[in-house]
Amino acid sequence: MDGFRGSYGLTAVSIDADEDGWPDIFVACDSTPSLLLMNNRDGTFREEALLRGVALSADGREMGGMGVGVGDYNLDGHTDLLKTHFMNQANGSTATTERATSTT
Ligand SMILES: [Ca+2]
Ligand SMILES: [Ca+2]
Repeated sequence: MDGFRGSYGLTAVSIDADEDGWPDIFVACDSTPSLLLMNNRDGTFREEALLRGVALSADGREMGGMGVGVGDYNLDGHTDLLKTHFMNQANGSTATTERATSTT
């Protein structure tokens, strides 16, 4: 994946971000935008983290992404991400599938 040189990925998780039944990949990155690799259903992926609102903080800054948890933390039936950050940065939870499906 040559297109991601310069990204500092620390944690990768599988998540069906657009709820199409095909696994996608979220990568928490340190000091660079996080990545969301959407499954093209043909063995390839396309990067859409910025488009789907999960690349940067709410105020548009790169964060020190460290770890990621996946689950339905608010029990609404949609999978969420919880991304932890480097010290002095707030941890972020994102209703990822809700954001991802709203852009399709
Ligand atoms: Ca998917
Ligand atoms: Ca949820």
